Amino acid sequence: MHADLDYFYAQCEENVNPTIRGKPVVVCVYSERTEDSGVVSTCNYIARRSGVKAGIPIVRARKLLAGTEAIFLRINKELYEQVSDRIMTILRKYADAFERVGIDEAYLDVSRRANGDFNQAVRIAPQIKREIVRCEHITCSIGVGPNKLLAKIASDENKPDGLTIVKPEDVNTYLAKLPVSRIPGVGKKVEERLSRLRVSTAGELSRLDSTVLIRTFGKSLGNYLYQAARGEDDEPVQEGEKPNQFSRIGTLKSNTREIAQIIPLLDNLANSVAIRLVEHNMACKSICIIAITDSLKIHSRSRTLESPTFDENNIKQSSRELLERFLQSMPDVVIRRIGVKLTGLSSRGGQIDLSRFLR
Ligand code: TTP
Ligand code: CA
Repeated sequence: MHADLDYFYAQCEENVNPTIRGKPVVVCVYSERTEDSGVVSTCNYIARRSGVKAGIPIVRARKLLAGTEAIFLRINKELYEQVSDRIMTILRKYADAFERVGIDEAYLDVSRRANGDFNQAVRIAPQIKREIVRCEHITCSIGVGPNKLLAKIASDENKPDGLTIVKPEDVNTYLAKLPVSRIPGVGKKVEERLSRLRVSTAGELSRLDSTVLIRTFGKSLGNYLYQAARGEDDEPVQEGEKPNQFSRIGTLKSNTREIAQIIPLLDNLANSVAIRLVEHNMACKSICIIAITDSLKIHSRSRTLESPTFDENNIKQSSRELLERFLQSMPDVVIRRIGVKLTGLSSRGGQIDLSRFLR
């Protein structure tokens, strides 16, 4: 399966402020040079109907949405990362093997738990969609297929809130009419060159000789297109490279040096990095806090532990102590943002995950 969260950043914003639902919502990356300079990060589907899309200048989006009640918001990556982390934890539960791809996409191998039966696999997808809506009020689109490539192509088929299934026996019919632009990695340029070869669908692409494809696109892209046209892909679903740190940073409601006002956020961040540690079945040797002051200076303080830990409370407690000592050593500093970083990561191997077991 491939799961892709719908208009993700904008959907998070709709949840934070439900009164903007039903209006065009545009999430912007302001460059801060002039008031409206910058680009659109993403937008909801209502804004898309007016031609707004990721990457266009904010000024252009304003023109396209003139006369509407459009809402323009500044990107808030911290919020989206938190929502994403929680959704990934839900998704992971449904998979034998899980692979997160960026902030709003993941692959799930469900072959084993579906007993290798495609019909059983297909029943899992609606359960996942329901749980994500129930817990996080976020819709997603899921594609189910015999491999990662087909699942990804399928998840894009009926957005938003889509569920598309491509059974092994239907692959050829499905690909016959599929526009080449729907193949991941086929952008405007490749599409144009293919159209010069009179190819506009995957079906037509599959009739091209591999030598022609390699001559036109080079070995790597040529071979990929040859296989993609046939729906072939044998990449396993797998966790990415083992990370070498987990960090999370947050902005305080107002700048302060009052420890009581900082601790709730700090605890939250410590919890969030500890969860990631447990999810990756890892432990950390060092805990670090990062403090960004009201004048945007960055400070950090760290502590190396006697033995690696994956204990939430230990991580929380150490972060608090580091903060306390930092504030004592810096009597004039006022904090704007605070972060927790875990380093010195190691795998816990076959060790029993006691904290989880007990929960
Ligand atoms: P996408 O999955 O491409 O887009 P989306 O989730 O907004 O919309 P949908 O999947 O329903 O088509 O990207 C995921 C997030 O990544 C998106 O919410 C915002 C961000 N993003 C950018 O910041 N810039 C970009 O150019 C793109 C494409 C995405
Ligand atoms: Ca998405």
